[in-house]
Amino acid sequence: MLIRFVTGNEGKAREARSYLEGITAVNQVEYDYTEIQSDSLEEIATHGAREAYEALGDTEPVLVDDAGLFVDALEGFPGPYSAYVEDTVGVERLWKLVEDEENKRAHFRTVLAYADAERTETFEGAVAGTLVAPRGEGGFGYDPIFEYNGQTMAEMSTEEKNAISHRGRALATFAEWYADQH
Ligand code: ITT
Ligand code: NA
Repeated sequence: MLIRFVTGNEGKAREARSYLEGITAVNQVEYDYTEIQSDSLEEIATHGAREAYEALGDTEPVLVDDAGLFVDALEGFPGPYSAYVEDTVGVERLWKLVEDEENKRAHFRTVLAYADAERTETFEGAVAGTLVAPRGEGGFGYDPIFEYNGQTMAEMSTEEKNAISHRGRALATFAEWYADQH
């Protein structure tokens, strides 16, 4: 089995490859699908997966992952704008926005959208944690400021992160569904 994971983010592909080892091979494919303007990760991912599947040729199925960090004290910001905010404001300055807030809770959410010739299916995962000053060298994106159970996600190995993360949870639901189809 082979799945094309459509992303420009090597960290996402690494986590999917690690989680799905023994179930399916995962090839990272870069294709700039349209990220529609929407507050719904599900809509963005579904639209992207369908478009990528049609554009890349109807061979192996594709997966698209749309994720976001939702900060309680900022009313869910940056949410669907997380990639833009990482590139502009940056992770350190996002932490600065939250540093003096009493409530430092946040959650990650991701929606994985799968598309093949017959169907588009979505799988969701979320994890709640606490924002902290940056620590750790692993992971990617907002991982250094997201603490779960005393460790930031950047202090975890890929396997440790997958065991508790939003993406790991979405991949678990996907893997169960995928195994049923084969
Ligand atoms: P693709 O769209 O090409 O897949 P992207 O990095 O732009 O890659 P998103 O549009 O889903 O991904 O943006 C999500 C943002 O949240 C982006 O800044 C990521 O770095 C960050 N992010 C996503 N998953 C994360 C994770 O597991 N840990 C830390 N940050 C994460
Ligand atoms: Na993106």
